[in-house]
Amino acid sequence: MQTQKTDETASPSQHAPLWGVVEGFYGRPWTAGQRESLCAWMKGQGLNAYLYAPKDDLKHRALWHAAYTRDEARALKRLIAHCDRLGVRFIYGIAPGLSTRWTPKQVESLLLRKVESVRRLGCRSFALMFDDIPSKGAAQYLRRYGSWVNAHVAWSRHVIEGISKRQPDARFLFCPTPYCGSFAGDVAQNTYLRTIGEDLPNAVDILWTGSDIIAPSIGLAEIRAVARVLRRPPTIWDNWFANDYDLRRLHLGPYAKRDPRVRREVRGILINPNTEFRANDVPFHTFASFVRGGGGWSEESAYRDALDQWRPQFRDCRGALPTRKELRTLTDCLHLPFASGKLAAKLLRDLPSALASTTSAGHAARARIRKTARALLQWQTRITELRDRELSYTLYRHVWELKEEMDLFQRYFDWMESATARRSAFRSPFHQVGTYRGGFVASLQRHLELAAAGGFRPATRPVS
Ligand code: GDL
Repeated sequence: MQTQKTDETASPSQHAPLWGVVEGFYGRPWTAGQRESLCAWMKGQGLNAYLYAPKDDLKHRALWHAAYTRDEARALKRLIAHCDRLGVRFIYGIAPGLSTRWTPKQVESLLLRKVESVRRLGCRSFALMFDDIPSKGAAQYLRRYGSWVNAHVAWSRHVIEGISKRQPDARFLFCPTPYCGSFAGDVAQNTYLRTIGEDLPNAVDILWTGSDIIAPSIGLAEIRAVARVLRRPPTIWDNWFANDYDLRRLHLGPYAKRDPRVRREVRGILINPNTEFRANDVPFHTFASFVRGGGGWSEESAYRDALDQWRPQFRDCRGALPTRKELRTLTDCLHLPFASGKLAAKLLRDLPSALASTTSAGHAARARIRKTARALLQWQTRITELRDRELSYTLYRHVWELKEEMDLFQRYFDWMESATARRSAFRSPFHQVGTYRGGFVASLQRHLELAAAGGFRPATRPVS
Protein backbone atom coordinates (compact mmCIF):
# COMPACT_ATOMS: atom_id res chain seq x y z
CA MET A 1 0.00 0.00 0.00
CA GLN A 2 1.16 3.48 -0.80
CA THR A 3 0.55 5.62 2.28
CA GLN A 4 0.16 9.37 2.67
CA LYS A 5 1.87 11.14 5.53
CA THR A 6 -0.25 13.81 7.19
CA ASP A 7 -0.33 15.95 10.30
CA GLU A 8 -3.80 17.24 9.66
CA THR A 9 -6.13 16.99 12.65
CA ALA A 10 -9.64 15.66 12.11
CA SER A 11 -12.15 14.29 14.56
CA PRO A 12 -14.33 11.41 13.35
CA SER A 13 -18.00 12.06 13.86
CA GLN A 14 -19.36 10.05 16.79
CA HIS A 15 -22.06 8.16 14.92
CA ALA A 16 -20.74 8.06 11.39
CA PRO A 17 -20.92 4.55 9.90
CA LEU A 18 -17.73 2.59 10.48
CA TRP A 19 -15.91 1.49 7.33
CA GLY A 20 -12.61 -0.20 7.82
CA VAL A 21 -10.64 -3.07 9.21
CA VAL A 22 -10.86 -5.28 12.27
CA GLU A 23 -7.60 -6.90 13.29
CA GLY A 24 -9.63 -9.73 14.74
CA PHE A 25 -7.94 -12.93 13.60
CA TYR A 26 -6.08 -15.72 15.39
CA GLY A 27 -2.32 -15.88 14.93
CA ARG A 28 0.52 -13.38 15.02
CA PRO A 29 -0.80 -9.86 15.60
CA TRP A 30 0.33 -7.10 13.26
CA THR A 31 3.21 -4.83 14.23
CA ALA A 32 2.79 -1.22 15.31
CA GLY A 33 4.35 -0.12 12.01
CA GLN A 34 1.89 -2.20 9.98
CA ARG A 35 -1.07 -0.77 11.85
CA GLU A 36 0.24 2.75 11.35
CA SER A 37 0.74 2.26 7.64
CA LEU A 38 -2.74 0.73 7.27
CA CYS A 39 -4.40 3.65 9.04
CA ALA A 40 -2.40 6.19 7.02
CA TRP A 41 -3.49 4.45 3.83
CA MET A 42 -7.15 4.35 4.93
CA LYS A 43 -7.29 8.11 5.02
CA GLY A 44 -8.31 9.31 1.60
CA GLN A 45 -9.77 5.89 0.72
CA GLY A 46 -13.14 6.49 2.35
CA LEU A 47 -12.28 4.23 5.29
CA ASN A 48 -12.54 5.60 8.80
CA ALA A 49 -12.21 2.86 11.41
CA TYR A 50 -9.71 0.36 12.75
CA LEU A 51 -10.79 -2.13 15.43
CA TYR A 52 -7.95 -3.49 17.51
CA ALA A 53 -8.89 -7.04 18.53
CA PRO A 54 -6.05 -9.49 17.79
CA LYS A 55 -7.11 -12.78 19.40
CA ASP A 56 -3.56 -13.72 20.29
CA ASP A 57 -2.55 -10.48 21.92
CA LEU A 58 -2.56 -11.81 25.50
CA LYS A 59 -3.87 -8.60 26.98
CA HIS A 60 -6.82 -8.49 24.60
CA ARG A 61 -8.27 -11.87 25.58
CA ALA A 62 -6.45 -14.50 27.67
CA LEU A 63 -5.10 -11.87 30.11
CA TRP A 64 -7.65 -9.18 29.33
CA HIS A 65 -7.54 -7.90 32.90
CA ALA A 66 -3.75 -7.34 32.92
CA ALA A 67 -2.46 -3.77 32.90
CA TYR A 68 -0.22 -2.56 30.09
CA THR A 69 3.45 -2.03 30.84
CA ARG A 70 4.81 1.46 30.39
CA ASP A 71 6.25 0.56 26.96
CA GLU A 72 3.05 -1.11 25.79
CA ALA A 73 0.99 1.86 26.94
CA ARG A 74 3.32 4.24 25.12
CA ALA A 75 2.99 2.24 21.88
CA LEU A 76 -0.80 2.13 22.17
CA LYS A 77 -1.00 5.83 22.88
CA ARG A 78 1.12 6.57 19.84
CA LEU A 79 -1.14 4.49 17.60
CA ILE A 80 -4.28 6.14 19.00
CA ALA A 81 -2.79 9.60 18.43
CA HIS A 82 -1.74 8.61 14.90
CA CYS A 83 -5.31 7.50 14.11
CA ASP A 84 -6.71 10.70 15.64
CA ARG A 85 -4.53 12.86 13.43
CA LEU A 86 -5.74 10.93 10.40
CA GLY A 87 -9.42 11.05 11.31
CA VAL A 88 -9.50 7.27 11.60
CA ARG A 89 -11.47 6.01 14.59
CA PHE A 90 -9.31 3.74 16.73
CA ILE A 91 -11.55 1.20 18.49
CA TYR A 92 -10.06 -0.74 21.35
CA GLY A 93 -11.42 -4.30 21.63
CA ILE A 94 -11.39 -6.28 24.85
CA ALA A 95 -12.60 -9.87 25.26
CA PRO A 96 -13.37 -10.82 28.87
CA GLY A 97 -15.58 -13.82 28.04
CA LEU A 98 -13.07 -16.54 28.91
CA SER A 99 -13.07 -15.48 32.58
CA THR A 100 -14.00 -18.10 35.14
CA ARG A 101 -11.89 -17.30 38.19
CA TRP A 102 -12.97 -13.72 38.89
CA THR A 103 -16.11 -13.07 40.90
CA PRO A 104 -18.85 -11.14 39.08
CA LYS A 105 -17.90 -7.97 40.95
CA GLN A 106 -14.23 -8.43 40.11
CA VAL A 107 -15.01 -8.83 36.39
CA GLU A 108 -16.96 -5.58 36.46
CA SER A 109 -14.28 -3.60 38.25
CA LEU A 110 -11.29 -5.10 36.39
CA LEU A 111 -13.00 -4.50 33.06
CA LEU A 112 -13.80 -0.89 33.83
CA ARG A 113 -10.30 -0.31 35.17
CA LYS A 114 -8.69 -1.74 32.02
CA VAL A 115 -10.94 0.17 29.62
CA GLU A 116 -10.43 3.35 31.63
CA SER A 117 -6.65 2.89 31.37
CA VAL A 118 -7.00 2.84 27.57
CA ARG A 119 -9.34 5.85 27.64
CA ARG A 120 -6.58 7.70 29.44
CA LEU A 121 -4.30 6.92 26.52
CA GLY A 122 -6.67 8.94 24.34
CA CYS A 123 -9.00 6.21 23.08
CA ARG A 124 -12.66 7.14 22.59
CA SER A 125 -14.18 3.95 21.14
CA PHE A 126 -14.38 0.54 22.74
CA ALA A 127 -15.61 -2.90 21.71
CA LEU A 128 -16.76 -5.50 24.24
CA MET A 129 -16.28 -8.86 22.63
CA PHE A 130 -17.92 -12.16 23.52
CA ASP A 131 -17.21 -14.18 20.37
CA ASP A 132 -15.63 -17.63 20.39
CA ILE A 133 -16.23 -18.42 24.05
CA PRO A 134 -18.22 -21.28 25.65
CA SER A 135 -21.93 -20.88 25.01
CA LYS A 136 -22.57 -21.25 28.74
CA GLY A 137 -20.85 -19.24 31.48
CA ALA A 138 -19.39 -20.38 34.82
CA ALA A 139 -21.94 -21.20 37.53
CA GLN A 140 -21.06 -18.14 39.63
CA TYR A 141 -22.01 -15.83 36.75
CA LEU A 142 -25.23 -17.68 35.98
CA ARG A 143 -26.20 -17.44 39.68
CA ARG A 144 -25.45 -13.73 39.85
CA TYR A 145 -26.92 -12.60 36.50
CA GLY A 146 -29.46 -15.32 35.71
CA SER A 147 -28.02 -16.13 32.28
CA TRP A 148 -24.83 -15.86 30.24
CA VAL A 149 -26.25 -13.15 28.01
CA ASN A 150 -27.32 -11.15 31.06
CA ALA A 151 -23.73 -11.34 32.31
CA HIS A 152 -22.46 -9.94 28.99
CA VAL A 153 -25.01 -7.16 29.08
CA ALA A 154 -24.29 -6.32 32.74
CA TRP A 155 -20.52 -6.20 32.19
CA SER A 156 -20.96 -4.07 29.10
CA ARG A 157 -23.39 -1.69 30.76
CA HIS A 158 -21.03 -1.31 33.70
CA VAL A 159 -18.24 -0.24 31.34
CA ILE A 160 -20.51 1.95 29.22
CA GLU A 161 -21.88 3.80 32.24
CA GLY A 162 -18.49 4.16 33.93
CA ILE A 163 -16.69 5.41 30.82
CA SER A 164 -19.52 7.64 29.55
CA LYS A 165 -19.45 9.62 32.81
CA ARG A 166 -15.87 10.62 32.07
CA GLN A 167 -16.15 10.60 28.30
CA PRO A 168 -19.66 11.47 27.11
CA ASP A 169 -18.64 11.21 23.44
CA ALA A 170 -17.37 7.62 23.81
CA ARG A 171 -18.69 5.07 21.30
CA PHE A 172 -19.22 1.40 22.12
CA LEU A 173 -19.43 -1.78 20.08
CA PHE A 174 -20.51 -5.22 21.22
CA CYS A 175 -19.79 -8.63 19.68
CA PRO A 176 -22.37 -11.27 20.69
CA THR A 177 -21.62 -14.96 21.26
CA PRO A 178 -24.06 -15.94 18.49
CA TYR A 179 -22.59 -13.53 15.94
CA CYS A 180 -23.86 -15.19 12.76
CA GLY A 181 -26.95 -16.92 11.42
CA SER A 182 -25.55 -20.45 11.71
CA PHE A 183 -24.85 -19.91 15.43
CA ALA A 184 -28.13 -18.14 16.14
CA GLY A 185 -30.50 -20.56 14.38
CA ASP A 186 -33.85 -18.82 14.09
CA VAL A 187 -32.56 -15.25 14.36
CA ALA A 188 -35.94 -13.72 15.23
CA GLN A 189 -36.44 -16.12 18.16
CA ASN A 190 -32.87 -16.23 19.47
CA THR A 191 -33.00 -15.31 23.16
CA TYR A 192 -29.45 -13.98 23.28
CA LEU A 193 -30.02 -11.63 20.34
CA ARG A 194 -33.42 -10.54 21.62
CA THR A 195 -31.93 -9.75 25.02
CA ILE A 196 -29.10 -7.62 23.70
CA GLY A 197 -31.52 -5.92 21.28
CA GLU A 198 -33.66 -4.89 24.23
CA ASP A 199 -31.04 -4.28 26.93
CA LEU A 200 -28.09 -2.65 25.20
CA PRO A 201 -28.46 1.11 24.68
CA ASN A 202 -29.39 1.88 21.09
CA ALA A 203 -26.16 3.80 20.52
CA VAL A 204 -24.15 0.58 20.97
CA ASP A 205 -23.12 -0.93 17.63
CA ILE A 206 -23.61 -4.69 17.44
CA LEU A 207 -21.28 -6.79 15.33
CA TRP A 208 -22.60 -9.53 13.02
CA THR A 209 -20.67 -11.66 10.52
CA GLY A 210 -23.66 -12.62 8.31
CA SER A 211 -25.32 -15.96 7.66
CA ASP A 212 -22.18 -17.83 8.70
CA ILE A 213 -18.72 -17.21 10.20
CA ILE A 214 -17.50 -16.76 6.64
CA ALA A 215 -20.62 -15.50 4.86
CA PRO A 216 -20.76 -16.74 1.24
CA SER A 217 -22.86 -13.65 0.44
CA ILE A 218 -24.55 -10.80 2.27
CA GLY A 219 -27.93 -9.49 1.14
CA LEU A 220 -30.63 -7.07 2.20
CA ALA A 221 -33.24 -9.51 3.53
CA GLU A 222 -30.94 -11.12 6.08
CA ILE A 223 -29.62 -7.73 7.22
CA ARG A 224 -33.16 -6.49 7.75
CA ALA A 225 -34.07 -9.64 9.71
CA VAL A 226 -31.14 -9.25 12.05
CA ALA A 227 -31.74 -5.49 12.39
CA ARG A 228 -35.28 -6.26 13.61
CA VAL A 229 -34.10 -8.46 16.44
CA LEU A 230 -31.16 -6.22 17.36
CA ARG A 231 -33.43 -3.15 17.14
CA ARG A 232 -30.74 -1.32 15.21
CA PRO A 233 -28.84 -1.88 11.97
CA PRO A 234 -25.99 -4.34 12.55
CA THR A 235 -22.33 -3.47 12.06
CA ILE A 236 -20.86 -6.11 9.78
CA TRP A 237 -17.68 -7.90 10.85
CA ASP A 238 -16.83 -9.47 7.53
CA ASN A 239 -14.61 -12.56 7.57
CA TRP A 240 -14.57 -12.82 3.75
CA PHE A 241 -10.77 -12.56 3.58
CA ALA A 242 -9.86 -14.19 6.90
CA ASN A 243 -7.51 -17.15 6.49
CA ASP A 244 -6.70 -18.04 10.09
CA TYR A 245 -8.94 -21.12 9.95
CA ASP A 246 -6.82 -22.85 7.30
CA LEU A 247 -3.06 -22.47 7.25
CA ARG A 248 -2.82 -23.40 3.58
CA ARG A 249 -4.91 -20.52 2.32
CA LEU A 250 -4.30 -16.94 1.34
CA HIS A 251 -7.10 -14.77 0.03
CA LEU A 252 -5.72 -12.48 -2.65
CA GLY A 253 -8.98 -12.09 -4.59
CA PRO A 254 -11.44 -9.18 -4.52
CA TYR A 255 -14.21 -8.20 -2.12
CA ALA A 256 -17.32 -9.84 -3.60
CA LYS A 257 -20.82 -11.24 -3.14
CA ARG A 258 -21.98 -8.38 -0.96
CA ASP A 259 -25.01 -6.47 -2.20
CA PRO A 260 -23.93 -2.80 -2.48
CA ARG A 261 -27.37 -1.77 -1.16
CA VAL A 262 -26.38 -3.28 2.19
CA ARG A 263 -24.14 -0.24 2.73
CA ARG A 264 -27.16 1.93 3.44
CA GLU A 265 -28.69 -0.49 5.94
CA VAL A 266 -25.80 -1.15 8.28
CA ARG A 267 -23.84 0.92 10.77
CA GLY A 268 -20.71 -0.01 8.93
CA ILE A 269 -18.55 -2.87 7.68
CA LEU A 270 -15.21 -3.92 9.14
CA ILE A 271 -13.24 -6.57 7.28
CA ASN A 272 -11.15 -9.11 9.17
CA PRO A 273 -8.52 -9.99 6.56
CA ASN A 274 -5.59 -12.35 6.04
CA THR A 275 -3.45 -12.72 9.14
CA GLU A 276 -0.38 -11.99 6.99
CA PHE A 277 -0.48 -8.22 6.72
CA ARG A 278 1.31 -8.04 3.38
CA ALA A 279 -1.20 -10.36 1.73
CA ASN A 280 -3.94 -7.76 2.09
CA ASP A 281 -3.41 -5.24 -0.69
CA VAL A 282 -6.14 -6.62 -2.97
CA PRO A 283 -8.53 -7.14 -0.02
CA PHE A 284 -8.01 -3.58 1.26
CA HIS A 285 -8.19 -1.90 -2.15
CA THR A 286 -11.26 -3.75 -3.37
CA PHE A 287 -13.09 -3.29 -0.09
CA ALA A 288 -12.34 0.46 -0.08
CA SER A 289 -13.60 0.70 -3.65
CA PHE A 290 -16.80 -1.14 -2.62
CA VAL A 291 -17.33 1.36 0.21
CA ARG A 292 -16.79 4.34 -2.09
CA GLY A 293 -18.46 2.83 -5.14
CA GLY A 294 -21.82 3.73 -6.60
CA GLY A 295 -24.67 1.32 -7.31
CA GLY A 296 -22.89 -0.09 -10.35
CA TRP A 297 -19.80 -1.16 -8.42
CA SER A 298 -18.00 -3.91 -10.29
CA GLU A 299 -15.89 -6.47 -8.52
CA GLU A 300 -13.99 -7.23 -11.74
CA SER A 301 -12.81 -3.66 -12.31
CA ALA A 302 -12.03 -3.21 -8.59
CA TYR A 303 -9.93 -6.39 -8.81
CA ARG A 304 -8.03 -5.11 -11.86
CA ASP A 305 -7.37 -1.71 -10.26
CA ALA A 306 -6.18 -3.38 -7.07
CA LEU A 307 -3.74 -5.56 -9.01
CA ASP A 308 -2.38 -2.45 -10.74
CA GLN A 309 -1.87 -0.79 -7.36
CA TRP A 310 -0.14 -3.85 -5.92
CA ARG A 311 2.07 -4.68 -8.91
CA PRO A 312 4.88 -2.15 -8.27
CA GLN A 313 5.73 -3.96 -5.04
CA PHE A 314 6.76 -7.03 -7.03
CA ARG A 315 10.00 -5.59 -8.47
CA ASP A 316 12.71 -8.25 -8.53
CA CYS A 317 16.39 -7.79 -7.77
CA ARG A 318 17.09 -7.05 -11.44
CA GLY A 319 14.39 -4.38 -11.62
CA ALA A 320 11.75 -6.38 -13.53
CA LEU A 321 8.04 -6.30 -12.72
CA PRO A 322 5.37 -8.89 -13.52
CA THR A 323 2.57 -7.82 -15.83
CA ARG A 324 -0.92 -7.51 -14.42
CA LYS A 325 -1.81 -10.77 -16.17
CA GLU A 326 1.13 -12.56 -14.55
CA LEU A 327 0.16 -11.25 -11.12
CA ARG A 328 -3.39 -12.35 -11.73
CA THR A 329 -2.23 -15.90 -12.50
CA LEU A 330 -1.16 -16.06 -8.89
CA THR A 331 -4.08 -14.21 -7.29
CA ASP A 332 -6.60 -16.28 -9.26
CA CYS A 333 -5.09 -19.39 -7.64
CA LEU A 334 -4.79 -17.99 -4.10
CA HIS A 335 -8.17 -16.43 -4.33
CA LEU A 336 -11.27 -16.43 -2.11
CA PRO A 337 -13.02 -18.69 0.40
CA PHE A 338 -15.58 -20.27 -1.91
CA ALA A 339 -14.17 -19.67 -5.35
CA SER A 340 -11.04 -19.71 -7.43
CA GLY A 341 -10.37 -16.90 -9.87
CA LYS A 342 -11.26 -17.34 -13.55
CA LEU A 343 -7.95 -18.79 -14.66
CA ALA A 344 -7.72 -21.26 -11.76
CA ALA A 345 -11.36 -22.29 -12.20
CA LYS A 346 -10.67 -23.04 -15.86
CA LEU A 347 -7.67 -25.12 -14.92
CA LEU A 348 -9.78 -27.15 -12.48
CA ARG A 349 -12.40 -27.70 -15.17
CA ASP A 350 -9.72 -28.90 -17.60
CA LEU A 351 -8.08 -31.36 -15.24
CA PRO A 352 -10.45 -34.34 -15.44
CA SER A 353 -10.18 -34.66 -19.20
CA ALA A 354 -6.48 -33.75 -19.19
CA LEU A 355 -5.79 -36.66 -16.83
CA ALA A 356 -8.15 -39.20 -18.33
CA SER A 357 -8.38 -38.70 -22.01
CA THR A 358 -5.98 -39.49 -24.83
CA THR A 359 -8.30 -37.85 -27.38
CA SER A 360 -7.59 -34.46 -28.92
CA ALA A 361 -9.81 -32.83 -26.27
CA GLY A 362 -7.56 -34.29 -23.56
CA HIS A 363 -4.48 -33.15 -25.42
CA ALA A 364 -5.86 -29.61 -25.76
CA ALA A 365 -6.73 -29.52 -22.04
CA ARG A 366 -3.18 -30.62 -21.16
CA ALA A 367 -1.73 -27.93 -23.41
CA ARG A 368 -3.81 -25.25 -21.65
CA ILE A 369 -2.80 -26.52 -18.24
CA ARG A 370 0.86 -26.66 -19.22
CA LYS A 371 0.69 -23.00 -20.21
CA THR A 372 -0.71 -22.01 -16.81
CA ALA A 373 1.77 -24.31 -15.09
CA ARG A 374 4.67 -22.52 -16.79
CA ALA A 375 3.33 -19.16 -15.62
CA LEU A 376 2.97 -20.44 -12.07
CA LEU A 377 6.40 -22.06 -12.06
CA GLN A 378 7.87 -18.66 -12.99
CA TRP A 379 6.43 -17.36 -9.74
CA GLN A 380 8.72 -19.68 -7.84
CA THR A 381 11.77 -17.86 -9.24
CA ARG A 382 10.15 -14.44 -9.04
CA ILE A 383 9.20 -14.82 -5.41
CA THR A 384 12.72 -15.80 -4.37
CA GLU A 385 14.11 -12.75 -6.17
CA LEU A 386 11.75 -10.04 -4.96
CA ARG A 387 13.44 -6.96 -3.56
CA ASP A 388 10.71 -6.67 -0.97
CA ARG A 389 11.71 -9.57 1.27
CA GLU A 390 8.72 -9.27 3.58
CA LEU A 391 6.39 -9.68 0.62
CA SER A 392 8.49 -12.59 -0.60
CA TYR A 393 8.32 -14.41 2.74
CA THR A 394 4.59 -13.74 3.03
CA LEU A 395 3.83 -15.52 -0.25
CA TYR A 396 6.70 -17.96 -0.33
CA ARG A 397 5.21 -21.16 1.11
CA HIS A 398 2.01 -20.75 -0.87
CA VAL A 399 3.88 -20.28 -4.15
CA TRP A 400 6.04 -23.27 -3.25
CA GLU A 401 3.01 -25.47 -2.73
CA LEU A 402 1.52 -24.41 -6.07
CA LYS A 403 4.83 -25.11 -7.76
CA GLU A 404 4.91 -28.64 -6.31
CA GLU A 405 1.48 -29.47 -7.68
CA MET A 406 1.98 -27.92 -11.12
CA ASP A 407 5.32 -29.66 -11.48
CA LEU A 408 3.66 -32.96 -10.63
CA PHE A 409 0.96 -32.48 -13.28
CA GLN A 410 3.53 -31.64 -15.90
CA ARG A 411 5.47 -34.81 -15.11
CA TYR A 412 2.30 -36.86 -15.17
CA PHE A 413 1.30 -35.41 -18.55
CA ASP A 414 4.79 -36.20 -19.90
CA TRP A 415 4.39 -39.78 -18.71
CA MET A 416 0.89 -40.07 -20.23
CA GLU A 417 2.14 -38.84 -23.54
CA SER A 418 5.25 -41.00 -23.63
CA ALA A 419 5.45 -44.43 -25.26
CA THR A 420 6.29 -46.23 -21.99
CA ALA A 421 3.16 -44.97 -20.26
CA ARG A 422 1.29 -48.24 -20.25
CA ARG A 423 4.23 -50.40 -19.17
CA SER A 424 5.36 -48.63 -15.97
CA ALA A 425 3.54 -46.92 -13.15
CA PHE A 426 4.04 -43.15 -12.92
CA ARG A 427 6.53 -42.02 -10.30
CA SER A 428 8.16 -38.70 -9.54
CA PRO A 429 11.50 -38.52 -7.73
CA PHE A 430 10.37 -35.19 -6.24
CA HIS A 431 7.06 -36.46 -4.92
CA GLN A 432 7.82 -39.48 -2.74
CA VAL A 433 5.68 -41.30 -0.21
CA GLY A 434 6.47 -39.98 3.25
CA THR A 435 7.85 -36.61 2.16
CA TYR A 436 5.16 -35.47 -0.26
CA ARG A 437 1.65 -34.85 1.12
CA GLY A 438 3.06 -36.33 4.32
CA GLY A 439 3.01 -35.63 8.02
CA PHE A 440 0.63 -36.46 10.80
CA VAL A 441 -2.06 -33.91 9.96
CA ALA A 442 -2.21 -35.08 6.34
CA SER A 443 -2.64 -38.67 7.60
CA LEU A 444 -5.42 -37.61 9.93
CA GLN A 445 -7.16 -35.79 7.12
CA ARG A 446 -7.20 -38.88 4.93
CA HIS A 447 -9.24 -40.83 7.50
CA LEU A 448 -12.40 -38.74 7.20
CA GLU A 449 -13.33 -37.70 3.69
CA LEU A 450 -15.28 -34.51 3.13
CA ALA A 451 -17.81 -34.81 0.30
CA ALA A 452 -18.50 -31.80 -1.93
CA ALA A 453 -22.00 -31.54 -0.42
CA GLY A 454 -20.47 -31.09 3.04
CA GLY A 455 -20.97 -34.53 4.64
CA PHE A 456 -18.06 -36.49 6.17
CA ARG A 457 -17.49 -40.23 5.81
CA PRO A 458 -14.69 -42.66 6.76
CA ALA A 459 -12.06 -43.13 4.06
CA THR A 460 -13.34 -45.33 1.26
CA ARG A 461 -9.84 -46.65 0.56
CA PRO A 462 -7.30 -47.95 3.13
CA VAL A 463 -5.23 -45.11 4.59
CA SER A 464 -1.46 -45.56 5.01
C1 GDL B 1 -14.34 -16.14 14.08
C2 GDL B 1 -13.71 -15.15 15.00
C3 GDL B 1 -12.55 -14.42 14.36
C4 GDL B 1 -11.81 -15.29 13.33
C5 GDL B 1 -12.82 -15.68 12.28
C6 GDL B 1 -12.26 -16.48 11.12
C7 GDL B 1 -15.57 -13.54 14.72
C8 GDL B 1 -16.54 -12.61 15.37
N1 GDL B 1 -14.73 -14.21 15.53
O1 GDL B 1 -15.28 -16.76 14.43
O2 GDL B 1 -11.69 -14.03 15.38
O3 GDL B 1 -10.76 -14.58 12.75
O4 GDL B 1 -13.83 -16.45 12.87
O5 GDL B 1 -11.67 -17.67 11.55
O6 GDL B 1 -15.59 -13.67 13.52
